[in-house]
Amino acid sequence: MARYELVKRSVALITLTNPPVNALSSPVRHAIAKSMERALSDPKVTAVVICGENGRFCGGADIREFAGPLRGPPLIPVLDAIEAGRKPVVAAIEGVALGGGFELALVCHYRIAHSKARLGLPEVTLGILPAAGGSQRLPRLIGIPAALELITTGRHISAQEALKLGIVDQVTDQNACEMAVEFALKSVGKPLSSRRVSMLTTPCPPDLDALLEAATMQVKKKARGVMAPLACIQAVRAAATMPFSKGMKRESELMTTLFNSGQAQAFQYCFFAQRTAGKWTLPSGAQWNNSKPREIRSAAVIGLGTMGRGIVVSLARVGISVIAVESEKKLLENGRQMVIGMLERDAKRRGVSASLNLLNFTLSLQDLKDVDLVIEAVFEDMALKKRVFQELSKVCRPTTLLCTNTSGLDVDALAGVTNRPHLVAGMHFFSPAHVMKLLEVVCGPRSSSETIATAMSLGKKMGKVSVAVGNCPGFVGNRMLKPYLDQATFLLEEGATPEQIDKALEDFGFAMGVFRMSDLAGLDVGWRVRKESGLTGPDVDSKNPPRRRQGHRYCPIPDMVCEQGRFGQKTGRGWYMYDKPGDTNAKPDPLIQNLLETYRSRYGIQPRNISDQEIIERCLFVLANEGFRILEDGMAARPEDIDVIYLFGYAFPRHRGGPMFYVSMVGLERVLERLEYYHQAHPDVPHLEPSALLKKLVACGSPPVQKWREYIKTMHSHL
Ligand code: T1G
Ligand code: NAD
Repeated sequence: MARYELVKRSVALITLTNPPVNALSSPVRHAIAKSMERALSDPKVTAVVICGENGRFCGGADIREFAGPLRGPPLIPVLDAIEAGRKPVVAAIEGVALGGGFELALVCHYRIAHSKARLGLPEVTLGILPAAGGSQRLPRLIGIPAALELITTGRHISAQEALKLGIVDQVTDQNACEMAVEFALKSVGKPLSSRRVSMLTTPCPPDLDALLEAATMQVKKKARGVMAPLACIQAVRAAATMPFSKGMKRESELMTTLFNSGQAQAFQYCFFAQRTAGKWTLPSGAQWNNSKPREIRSAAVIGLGTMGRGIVVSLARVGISVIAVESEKKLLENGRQMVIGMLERDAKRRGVSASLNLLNFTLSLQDLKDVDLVIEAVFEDMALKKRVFQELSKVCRPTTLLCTNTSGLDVDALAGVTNRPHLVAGMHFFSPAHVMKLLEVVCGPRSSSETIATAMSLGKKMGKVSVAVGNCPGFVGNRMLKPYLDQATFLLEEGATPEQIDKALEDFGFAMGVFRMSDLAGLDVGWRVRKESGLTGPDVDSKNPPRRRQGHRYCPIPDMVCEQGRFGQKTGRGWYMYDKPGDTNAKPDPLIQNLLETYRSRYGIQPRNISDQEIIERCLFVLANEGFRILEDGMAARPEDIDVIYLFGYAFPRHRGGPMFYVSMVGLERVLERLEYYHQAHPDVPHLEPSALLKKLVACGSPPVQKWREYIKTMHSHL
């Protein structure tokens, strides 16, 4: 767990050996403590260097250990002994020094970093705070404002920034370990007291209260209801106002509160869920670790609308050459300007040069003969998409992968019109495609393992979180969204207002409630889909009983809003009103209030007071209920995949862990009981009927979410 060697006759080199990230597990802590004791007591040793194997210093505490009781030596005394020792200790930082790894570096007397190393205190992203002295030492080393920013955001910084901030003493392009040994030899005999960060006085700005107050406002605005950043601010305040030992006590109290809050569990679940999601399997037995992706050097994107542009940018910025195709000259020119602008802004932000030389624009599919992969992003129209796929089938070489960005159409039907159904898959990006991190990779029944491996790995290369899903209407994310949106509009019928529903969801943790979000996305998109699927329109409305479609309850209010030309922010009117089109400041609109009142009285609905609890239960339990059905149907492999889709594609609040984790925390028994209750009250809403899997899990004693897979395994998988 740590290798001990004597180098240059007098330097003890301690190498952490706990792959893949040298996390500070119990055996590693034990090994560090023992190695330090040996180094400090050996008279031959004049200095110590600590480094990590495989070019990675240390990724921090072992997060897997958080779930159980503490075993082995606690970290703080191990670190304190390093700092207090009478021999100089140098940290040789390569790869990463994160969390406890950074804290380990902070107790060393000197820090040498490789130029490619990244440092940070990401604990806040795990719902906790730097709890091995980081919240007390970093402000002492670099001052309150800089420490506050790093600790409350969890941002990773480069070695160069760390040097500028005074965190590291030297940055090198060479072997950091060898440099550290040389540095250690030179530091022998020099006084150490000024190098012990805990002994420094925190430079305290005169406007401390105002600074902390501003930081508090900022984090409250950014992450509603999240406790960790607020606790981080309190810990930094302690560093500014208390002696080190008292500050450490405060750090520990705050950590205990966070650890027991439930939020930390949710954040840590998200960390592992994200890493689990990449591990796909298909019914054939092919999976992430036995299927080889193809290398994609060139791609084509068809359609330069909202989605196509973002997809082109996502491909080009990771070095893939792209041919972009439009249907008309003017649209092509417009698309070209937009893509170039987006790519230039993106490059400027990242401080690199825009890869415009990788772009080509054309009106002809004939130019796609030699590309490795195509992503189709034309209108959501099956007949049009089929024509495009038939044409691609003729033009592209037989090995080219053909992917579609459809939001929910049958990927297999598209595969069926090609001469290579095994090379067809869905690559469902989210809007805006160059910003949103989620990619649903839709596995058709005929998609080959190589096709899925390639789409998944291409997504990763583009910086996306890729999740493999089955081929069903709406796939996973959009399929679950429908019953959730339905509940929100049913609640409007029954007496709620858009602002009330939004507020309940925002208090739950969403950055935007469902109506505010719909106004941002545009209401016309869903309206067009409803018209095309026969749910609304002049013919349909007259042939169906009011508020019923296909035998079920249907709320026509969203259609009525669209009929008035209210398409959301872009038209300055939607569920809310805005000062002008494009404005983002949503204000309650008396006209909507009027529309709701007239509607209710037309259908004899007596409005009732609806509690926030009912809003949350109806919207979110129904969302998870559809998630259970998706698991039953084998359209998602595990609950973690669904949660990752909601975290990265639909901004589900991270401190709630995702819809499936959230209901597991509420308690499956309670969720089942509430769904039964609501279904009884609304028997014409089938989505409220508890799913078979939910019932089965409750019958089996409500196992934790990580165990659900065992109960799903017996069911049919489409993945
Ligand atoms: N503990 C346990 N497992 C970890 C881990 C950790 N700290 N970091 C990574 N892993 C696993 C991960 O689950 C995956 O496992 C494998 O390593 C590779 O990770 C006392 C309380 C270091 C930047 O928050 O940010 O210190 O899937 O796929 O893309 O105050 O991992 O292979 O089974 O992400 O190269 C603070 C978390 C802890 C850092 C590498 N530390 N890690 O990224 O690989 S709290 C962190 C990362 C703490 C102190 C506190 C990244 C990475 P598997 P990966 P990567
Ligand atoms: P859009 O209307 O903004 O753009 C579609 C583009 O395709 C238009 O510019 C059109 O000129 C072009 N086009 C049409 N036929 C073409 C052809 N034969 N050859 C070349 N170009 C052609 O649509 P969008 O919002 O970008 O959606 C594209 C696809 O992505 C749809 O399948 C949609 O369901 C899906 N999608 C959309 C979103 C979203 O939020 N907008 C999210 C995920 C997926």
